[in-house]
Amino acid sequence: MLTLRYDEPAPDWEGHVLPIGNGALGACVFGTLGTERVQLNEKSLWTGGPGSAEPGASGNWPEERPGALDAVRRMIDERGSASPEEVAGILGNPSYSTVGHIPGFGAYQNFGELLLDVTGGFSGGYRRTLDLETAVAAVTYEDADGVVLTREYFASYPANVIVGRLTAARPGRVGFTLRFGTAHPGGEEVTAEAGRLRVRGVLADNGLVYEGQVQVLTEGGTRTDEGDRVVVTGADSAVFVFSAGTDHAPVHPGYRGPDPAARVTAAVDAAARRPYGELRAEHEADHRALFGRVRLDLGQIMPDLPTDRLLAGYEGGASPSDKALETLYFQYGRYLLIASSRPGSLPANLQGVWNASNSPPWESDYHTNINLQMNYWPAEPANLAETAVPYQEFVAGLRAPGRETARSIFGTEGWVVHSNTNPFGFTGVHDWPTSFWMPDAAGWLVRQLYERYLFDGDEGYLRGHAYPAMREAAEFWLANLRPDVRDGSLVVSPAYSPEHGDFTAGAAMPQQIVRDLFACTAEAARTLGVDAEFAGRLRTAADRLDPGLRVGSWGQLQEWKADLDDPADRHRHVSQLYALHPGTQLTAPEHLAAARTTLEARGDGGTGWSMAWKVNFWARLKDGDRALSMLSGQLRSSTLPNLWDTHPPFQIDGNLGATAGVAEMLLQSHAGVVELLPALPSAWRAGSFDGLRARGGFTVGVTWTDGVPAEVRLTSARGGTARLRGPGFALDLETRAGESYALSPAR
Ligand code: FUC
Repeated sequence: MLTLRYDEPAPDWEGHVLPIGNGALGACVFGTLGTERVQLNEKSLWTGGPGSAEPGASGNWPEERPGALDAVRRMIDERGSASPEEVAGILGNPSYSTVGHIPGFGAYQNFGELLLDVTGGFSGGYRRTLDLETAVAAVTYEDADGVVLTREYFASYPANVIVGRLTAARPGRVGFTLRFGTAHPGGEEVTAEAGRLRVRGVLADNGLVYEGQVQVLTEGGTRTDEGDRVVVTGADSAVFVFSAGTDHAPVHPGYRGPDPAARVTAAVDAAARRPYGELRAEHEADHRALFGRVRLDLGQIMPDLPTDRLLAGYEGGASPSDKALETLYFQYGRYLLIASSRPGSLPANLQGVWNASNSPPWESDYHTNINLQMNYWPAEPANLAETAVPYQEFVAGLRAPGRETARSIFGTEGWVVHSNTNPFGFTGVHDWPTSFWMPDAAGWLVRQLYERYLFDGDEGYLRGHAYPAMREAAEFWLANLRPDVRDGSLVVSPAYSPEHGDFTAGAAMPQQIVRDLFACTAEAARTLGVDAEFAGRLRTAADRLDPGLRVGSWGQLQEWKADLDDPADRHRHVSQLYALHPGTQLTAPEHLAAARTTLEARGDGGTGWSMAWKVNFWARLKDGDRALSMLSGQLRSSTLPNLWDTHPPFQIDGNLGATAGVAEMLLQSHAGVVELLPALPSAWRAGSFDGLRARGGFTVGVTWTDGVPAEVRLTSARGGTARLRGPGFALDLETRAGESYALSPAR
């Protein structure tokens, strides 16, 4: 049973609400008695960007700074390092240091709340659930007379509406007043007409226009408009359909499109004409078509317990109820990705699509020094490729502003983005010393574009979408690598290891990212039969490039080119292991051993996403027990009652990264072979899964006992050889496109 369940209304937003969403729209269900709260989001409702009251929206240097970069490089050449504060003083744009935020960057906004003052009272029987298989949230309880009342909510992607329905076990018992709880007082107008609330506003900061409409429909009883609210009395049941939009458009440089009113009206009109059952059936079919692709059975038995108690009682052992939480958590990550990322909208941000604040942590933005990328780690392996389309389009959309930043700050071709970005193409810099600089982020972002091709083999996508972005990111580095004054190898300088240490030349992560970028880009050019000369230049540069893989004095993988690592360092970013995961270039036995030493030293703590990353690291090191103990640690210390990951505060990357980690424990395919059960923990001795994807166009299922595959099921999308490897066997299976195979390797 893949259901989150609670015996109480959400006492507050973070950690207790039940999230539903269709990518563009999100809603958080409180399930409160008396006044029900359904908090709303529209993913493009952002302050900042063009039109913002604050200047500096791109992060590019407002003036030319001839020689600034070279001055920093010289400082590093002479002294070996430069402090983040020094470098931010030379290369940054004064922002954090002067006003405490990035001028013009903006923040993701709360859309407001639907408030339903429900009549009838309460006498008991309360339950609040979120069914991951149908993507329906529900609240049931008995009113003062013991009549069972039910509320149901879902976010339909095909209809682009959020739908709620209130029913009662006895006719005439549904009554409520629906009103809008503003998050932007003074900036909007709310009207009610013919059972429809209309909210229209303009953000004071940047003039962004937004609109939301909610239509109330009733069976029986009466429905009346009263000013800015709709009142329902004595109904048998009632339905509301909500939609919203803004005039944001993902188009550089203006980032504005048509007024949302017509679109919102059309969506609400269309949904309001259809029977509830039909809307719900369409939603359920749409959701199941994605969610239902992966099944995971570890021998779990879901106890009859609310999810918060299940979580509180979790021991990280091998009990069927611990496994119930582990499988639920894995599938919840898939649910959250579907709900927060569907084609036609922005990608999932730091909180997916859910945000109840106008000044959320880190602006609820797109952090590109790991967080945005991590959000999409599960998309391909956990069989949700469609959910990554917003990511792919977003990254493509960063090229135009990123090109301007490359010219402004570096004076070269190519495109860059640094540590964080927003829906308005912020690709430049601020001056928060520990996270303002990361020109290598683009290389990391495009690797994940290439991953899609590795999974599905779609050459049209590679040619038209991924490769141009990869090529332009690689061009940037061809123009920006420097010979190291010490050994002549090509290095990134200034180089920074995310949020850690000093600026140096040739830090491990940037070197590994650039090396990987050059390799993937050259390989893609070969696949496409294009740019032979350019690919040749990439290979030549790659030969001279410092690979960023060095074993240090205590056996660790060095984070910097000099041996500076402190064995007592517990920093959450383990950037020097990029080549282990998500990269693939850390394969030599001595490097694998060093990676293990580094992970041991960094310890099993960390913020939510850091622990999730470590699940993936240990899975790549083929240590299933350590991977599971990381996952258990995350469940015990970084998971809120509604199973949202907490950094703290709530941050969705940890959820999504952990789901990717579980997939990585069960199936890996980054090294040219399809590895079954590569990191199976001893606690998962028997089990089965279906629907995980491997590179090469394979969908794989395995049933195992005592850690050994008893049956392998494989469907091939494109044909070709599936080089299957697993405990005790190796088999090269010739496949045909569209065919399915079942094998019993043990026999
Ligand atoms: C990165 C991390 C922080 C936080 C922020 C949103 O900068 O280092 O821990 O997750 O992103």
